[in-house]
Amino acid sequence: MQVDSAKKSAYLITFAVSHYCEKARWALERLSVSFIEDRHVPGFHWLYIRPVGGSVPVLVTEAKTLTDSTDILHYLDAIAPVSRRLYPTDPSLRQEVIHLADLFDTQLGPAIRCWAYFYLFNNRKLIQELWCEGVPPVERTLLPIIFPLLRSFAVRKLNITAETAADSLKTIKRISQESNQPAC
Ligand SMILES: N[C@@H](CCC(=O)N[C@@H](CS)C(=O)NCC(=O)O)C(=O)O
Repeated sequence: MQVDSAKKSAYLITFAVSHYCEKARWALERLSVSFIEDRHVPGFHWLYIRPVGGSVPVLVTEAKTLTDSTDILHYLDAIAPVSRRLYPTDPSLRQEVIHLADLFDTQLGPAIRCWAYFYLFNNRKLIQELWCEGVPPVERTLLPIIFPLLRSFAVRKLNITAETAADSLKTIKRISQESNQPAC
């Protein structure tokens, strides 16, 4: 069974704080695939993933290397026993799950990230603690030195302003309300 090869050797490169990384972690844990997590402070991850891609999570197994969280879920789903699949087999339920996952990936997650970072970036001690959870000691030591640079890079890259944070909060509320509507 292919899932056994993933079990032997799965290696997940992540950030401590990331909805995409949490999604991959969740899938591996839900399927009881044992894996080694290699966490990095944002910025340092480039040293580890550069040969294969530009973002985390990256999952490396004996069979393949995957550089996108949705691809990771589909791969794990395909090798899981039918009784433990991540996605429903019923086509319309499956479509609904794929739609929700996409909505959360592309809208809800980025909105939460923008809104949370807008406030967290003012609390340097807290964000450094969050980013450092489980990372190599050298990155923990260097983060306070490079933090101002990383923060301004992230603010520009993710377009974090008071206005985008306020818009993000509206997106979070809208999606939460829509997702709570009963399906008809
Ligand atoms: N579509 C990708 C997006 C992953 C992504 O954007 N990851 C962020 C972390 S939340 C990242 O690696 N950002 C750093 C960078 O792009 O250099 C996925 O689902 O895996």
